[in-house]
Amino acid sequence: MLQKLKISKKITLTVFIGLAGLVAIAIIIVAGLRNNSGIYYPPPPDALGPAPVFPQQSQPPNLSLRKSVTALTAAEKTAFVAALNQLQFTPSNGSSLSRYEQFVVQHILTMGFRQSLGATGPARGNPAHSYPAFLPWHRQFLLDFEQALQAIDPSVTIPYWDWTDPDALTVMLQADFLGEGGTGTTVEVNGSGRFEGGEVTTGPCSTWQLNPKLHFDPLTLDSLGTHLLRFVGLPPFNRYPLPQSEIDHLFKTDNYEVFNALIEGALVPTEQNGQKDYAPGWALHAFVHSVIGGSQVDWNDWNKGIVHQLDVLGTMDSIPASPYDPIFWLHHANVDRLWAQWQDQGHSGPTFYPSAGKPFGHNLLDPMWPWDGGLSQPGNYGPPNTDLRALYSRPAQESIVSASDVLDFRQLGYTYAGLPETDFQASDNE
Ligand SMILES: [Cu+2]
Repeated sequence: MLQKLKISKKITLTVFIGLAGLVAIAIIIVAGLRNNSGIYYPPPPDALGPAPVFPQQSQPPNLSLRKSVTALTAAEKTAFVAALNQLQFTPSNGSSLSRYEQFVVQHILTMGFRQSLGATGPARGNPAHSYPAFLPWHRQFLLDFEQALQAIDPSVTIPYWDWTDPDALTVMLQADFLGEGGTGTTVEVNGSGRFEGGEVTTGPCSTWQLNPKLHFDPLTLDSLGTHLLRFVGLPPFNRYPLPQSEIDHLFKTDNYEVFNALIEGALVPTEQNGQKDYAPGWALHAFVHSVIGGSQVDWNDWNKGIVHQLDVLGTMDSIPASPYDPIFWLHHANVDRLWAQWQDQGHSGPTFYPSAGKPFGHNLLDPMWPWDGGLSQPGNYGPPNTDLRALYSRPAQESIVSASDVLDFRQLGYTYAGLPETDFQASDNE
């Protein structure tokens, strides 16, 4: 069994090394062209932003409070899991997918905004990733998901996973909460030994039959099967908790686009000849996806500081399909919390968001798909011989949402434990 696994790994590895070469060439071409091709690239990591301002505010009453996962009571954990299960076991109107899966397919289809795939309308670039709207898009996505949970149980809010909290990982990965790490598959990690991962056999998702068309590897478009997969802490994604210094670094910028790019973590800051720039990387949000999902990378390149992903292992490592793992919501609540905290530190309001000049969907007042009243449509992205667009049912109540609508999270009805309730001022988190 192990031998078989190894041989097939070898074959896939060879194929992937070829693919990785192509990806590397593509990255070099993109990097070379980026200045005159119109492709979005954030301003350099040391770009200045407007000076912080600290308007005096007080928060509206009766906000939902999103708490740290380590602060949840047993009853709160049970209620969260029960609401997740109910979303997964309720069919969605007019589709063969569950209500939970509508969120998964919506996330997958953000990858379909390429004209080569047949996308139509003004939206340019991925409406949710790699561009300035990464943060507001996921804020609205989480809000919709939380409201769906609250329609089932009004007491439920999405907990957040503070990546610097040493206990958070253990608390989430409990059999009676979000399920343990995966089992049943052994993976050779070059130079670091063998590690186990695979199907999650405890927790709510162990009873979920995932739709194999929504659960796929974005590198090959092959299905990842019908079970939630986790490969927790496989090197090089075995650094946990993240050091506070990495978080503190984020808060040094006053520039929204730099903050957005750094927290998404697909680019990491570099410096060449005293010039600050970026390189393709794997930090913060992107890194933490792989702490749960595991990922096979090219180690020679990794040691040189270059990221080449050779194989997607678990559900959280497939960025399109990752909302299938409930940890996704806790992970993204933390992304949103850190943005909220940065906003509270003098970066609130429309001054701290690009007003114009970005690809459509990424300027302050541009509606963000799918909250655009049908203005733009994704192309056909997903596994071969499948059109996921046919499975996606747009919400009956069409709301138009742009980044400007979600900048003030308190006006959306929620806040995070630990954020101030009134009298915001320059904090000591400098
Ligand atoms: Cu996402």
